[in-house]
Parts: sequence; C-alpha cells; structure tokens
Amino acid sequence: MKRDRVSSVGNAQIAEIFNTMASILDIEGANPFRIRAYRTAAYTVGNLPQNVSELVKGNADLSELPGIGKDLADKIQEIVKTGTLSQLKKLERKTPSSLLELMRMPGLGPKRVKVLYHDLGIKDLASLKSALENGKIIEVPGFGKKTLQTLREQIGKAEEWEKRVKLSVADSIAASMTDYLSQANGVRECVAAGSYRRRKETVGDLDILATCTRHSDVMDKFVHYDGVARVMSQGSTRSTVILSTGLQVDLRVVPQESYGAALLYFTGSKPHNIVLRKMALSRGLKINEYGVFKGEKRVAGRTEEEIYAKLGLPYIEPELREDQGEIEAARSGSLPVLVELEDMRGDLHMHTTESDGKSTLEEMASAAKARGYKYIAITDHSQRLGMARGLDIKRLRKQMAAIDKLNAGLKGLVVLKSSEVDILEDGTLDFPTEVLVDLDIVTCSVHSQFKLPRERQTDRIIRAMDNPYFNILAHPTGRLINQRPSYDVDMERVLRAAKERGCFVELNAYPDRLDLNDVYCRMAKNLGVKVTIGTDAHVTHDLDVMRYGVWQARRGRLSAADVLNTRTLTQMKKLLKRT
Ligand code: DGT
Ligand code: CA
Ligand code: CA
Ligand code: ZN
Repeated sequence: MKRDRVSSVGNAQIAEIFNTMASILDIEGANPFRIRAYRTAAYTVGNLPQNVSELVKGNADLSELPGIGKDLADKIQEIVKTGTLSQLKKLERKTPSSLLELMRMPGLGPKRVKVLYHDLGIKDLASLKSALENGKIIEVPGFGKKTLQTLREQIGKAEEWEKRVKLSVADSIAASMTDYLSQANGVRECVAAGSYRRRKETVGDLDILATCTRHSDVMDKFVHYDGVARVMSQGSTRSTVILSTGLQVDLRVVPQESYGAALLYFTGSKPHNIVLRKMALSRGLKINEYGVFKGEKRVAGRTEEEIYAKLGLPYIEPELREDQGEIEAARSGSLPVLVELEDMRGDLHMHTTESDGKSTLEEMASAAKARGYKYIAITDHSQRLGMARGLDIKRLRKQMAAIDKLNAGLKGLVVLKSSEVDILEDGTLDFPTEVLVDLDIVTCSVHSQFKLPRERQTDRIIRAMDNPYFNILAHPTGRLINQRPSYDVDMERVLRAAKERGCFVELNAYPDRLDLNDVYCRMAKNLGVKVTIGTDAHVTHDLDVMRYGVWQARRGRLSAADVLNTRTLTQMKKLLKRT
C-alpha cells in the first residue's frame, strides 16, 4: 500500500502544493522571503528531471537540491508520504478557498486578490461582481480600466460556464441516477426531465421525476446516492441535493395519475408551458403539474399524450418544446417527423492512429460495423495540421491503399477514403486536385486564423467551397461549448453558397462541439442544405456520441430526409456529385 502512495505523487503535484502555499501566504501578507522560498521550491521541483518520489524512496538528501533547505526537504518527504501537507490544510482553514479561485482568473494574481480581500472584503466571484457593479473597485489603486474590463468579461464567462454542465455530462449522471433510483422499492417511473430531456447543449440542473408506492423509500435512496456532497432539502415529495461535481439534482415524487402532467410541467420549457396553460384556459380547462382539470374534476394527467390531446394537439417531442413555433406547427399539423439514431446509416467523420486518433483503421471499421453502419469515412487530418500528425500526400496515398485492402475483405461495411482537409488562410485547400480527385469524400475545416474579421472569414470559407472537390464543411463555426466562442462568420451566406455549389454542412456530434447549433440546423433546412451528422471520433467508443448529434439535429427540426448520412451509400454518392 505504502509503495503505491510513494510512486503516485508526481513532481507537478508537489510543485502545485508549494505554489498554493506561496499564494495563500502572499494573500495573508506573510514575509516575502518565505513566499519566495515556496515559489523557488515549486520551480525547482517542477523542473527536475528526476522523479522526487523516487529520490525520497532512495533516501537521497533533498536539501542538496538548489533552493531546498532542511525545512522544505521535510515538507517534500511529508507530501510524498501522505499526498498532502498538513500546514497547507491549516492555512486553508483560515483563508477562504474561494480566494484561490479568484486568483486563477486572468487579470487577478495574489497581489490584486490581497488588495481586494483586505481593503474591500471581496472573497469570491459574487462579491467581486457586486464591487465591479457599484464602482467600489475604481477607488482602489492598481485597477486600471483595462483590468476592470478583463474582470467584467471573465466574470460573465465564468458565471455562465461554471453553472451549466455539458449535455454529455448531464447524460451520464442522469443515466446513473435514474438507474440507481429505479432500484428503490416500489418505483414505477423514473426519468430525468427539464432541459436535459429537451436535450439542450448545456444543463443547469437535473430534474428527476419518479412515481413510487411509498415516497420515503425513493427519497431515502436519493439522498444516499454515492455522488451526493450536500443534501439541501429532504421532503416527502421533493428533495434537492448537490453532487460532488457541483451539479444540483431535484427529485420529485408524484402520484401515478399525475405522472404525465408532472412530466410535461417539469420538462418545460417554461415558455412552452405558459402557452399550453393559456390554451387550456381558453377551453375552460386548468392545467398544472397534477393534471388537466375541468372545475374540480381531473380530465387528463396520466400521460403527456392525453394532455396534448385535451388541448387538441398531437404529441410534441421534448426537443421542440421551446415556444419557437412548435405549438403553431402542431396546431396546423405540420410538425416534422424528427430524425432518430436508428436512421443513421453511416458516420462520415473519424480519425485513426494515423493522425491524432487512438484506434487503428481496422479497429474503427469493426467498431462501426458493430454499430450497424453500412459505411464510414476516414477523415484523418491533412498535412498542414502538424500538431495532430496530419498526413502528407505520401502517407495519405498509403492509407488509401490500406483502405482498398481492408474493403476487399470487409462484408456489410464500406470504408470511404476521405480526409479532413485544412482550409488555408486564403481559402485554398491543403491538398492539390490530383489528390482530392482520388478521395471519395472531401471534408474541409477551419483550424487556424479564428480571429479573421467576419467578412474575410466568410469569404475564405466560400472560396474553399469554390473548389469543385469540396463536399462537406466540418464543424462550421469552430465553437467549443463552455470554452471557446464561434469564429465570426456569416452562416447564412455560407449556407447559401453551399446550396449553390452542392456542398453539405456537418453537425459535429462531439459533445464539446455540437456544431452546428439548433438555429443553424433550422437555417440549413430552410435553405435546402443537407446536414451530415459526424462524430469526429478519435477512438472507437467515440462513435457512440452520434446520439448527441442526433439530439441536436432534432432540436434543429431535422427529419431523416434532411440528413445526408441517413441515405444508402448509393443514394449518398449520387447526392455528393457536384454538377
Ligand atoms: P436549466 O435547469 O436551467 O437547464 O433549465 P430547465 O428548463 O431544466 O429549468 P428548471 O430546472 O428551472 O425547471 C425545470 C422545468 O420546470 C422547466 O423547464 C419548466 C418547469 N418550471 C419551472 N418553473 C416554472 C414556472 O414558474 N412555471 C412553469 N410553467 N413551469 C416552470
Ligand atoms: Ca433543470
Ligand atoms: Ca430544477
Ligand atoms: Zn476531425
């Protein structure tokens, strides 16, 4: 046991602890020499070629290292043996840990955090925000206009990003919690509603709904879930917990006869519900989370379908419930039949070990076949993307030969030759025509020059589409959810250009991307541009993120007919041909 411990503490971890010590001491206004000593030690350990844990194991004299005296050598021993430092724990008890979070914000270091804390009592994001709003900070020296601007921007982003988790994260938590809760005595229904059920890109909190013979059984189980960090409230019909990941989860237990009404209510969205409520009123009905009522009498509530029916509407899929015209469409019978995972016949975006993937060509092919696909396209990066081991012409040709050989022995799956070709700054493609002509599909994307002005970025992409071999624009806006905004581009102009040239746009299903968003999916559909849903898989199990892409496509109102890779290979090849 002890040996394991020893080998698990890395130099970086030790350096991190020393840096944290230094930062806290700095905020506390400790002796500058002491602070300096910790920073130096952090630097020394962090840049050491040998593993410090190994040195400790070999009884080496650590105080011989530059900048490490007897005291620090003892501390390193302690960290290596216990994984932590007791003195740091003590300091952390005195100094609010929220200060450390503040300190990590761009524009704020220990010096500034110290000033904010001692002079203005600012200790976390919330108090920093209100000080910025009421102008308190302006009176403090060392905070110029530019710093204040940076802080304002950072707070906006941090607030947004910290509060909402990506759909894929919510998805795995929802699955594990509903699974777990379903094991409680007498549970009949158990489902996650809210924005999660509407498949929003990010989820604020999870709203789980259950029906159960005895409420206390499922409530008890809920608060004892492994990942619970804090129980905020526990009642017989409603409880709220915070998970150690920071995500809040609400559980509501409802009577079976109200299940549909509660599901409808807690799925939302709120604006959708409000319209339904008004429609009910105009029919002399009342609708709430317990059912649809005529006077005192419940006339519906067991299922969502019967509630919509009472309002004279067909069932509306959760992904559409945003009050964005879906109720009018339902009324006039023009709701689209949404694409489903089962409609997908292939996946046109994936990488292999040849560029930055973790699975081989053969592994990707057999994993795709196991998922029931009829075709896939291998889209390793092109030569320009050296960082991702992009393929030069020679390596690409070699891969093409390998694909030919693989196809010869494959039954039921066709592997298409493709490449994720970089769109260079001037809109030319990273491979010449004589290479492009030998590919089955040419997928192109922007991986550089994200800061070009809107006009130039748009022109650049359209210029790339002018190349007669261009087929698919991958991850069209380049955004990363909760990390990086889209580059500035006129998507309507891009989509019109795609339509004119017979090109397609991708809905990249990778959970960090989900790019296109729902609005652009709808725009593509309205302009008659077909969308391909691609996983951008870098390892075999990434192929399963297809479901997130399909969910997003559904939010964008796409039917199977609007999606390129729901076609048979023959149909698809016909569509890909540019005239
Ligand atoms: P989130 O958690 O921010 O990602 O978004 P939601 O939609 O899950 O919102 P949440 O958790 O506040 O509430 C869950 C659902 O409960 C919401 O979609 C609709 C319903 N709901 C909440 N408050 C109200 C309300 O005041 N009126 C109505 N009609 N419905 C509400
Ligand atoms: Ca929610
Ligand atoms: Ca909620
Ligand atoms: Zn890719």
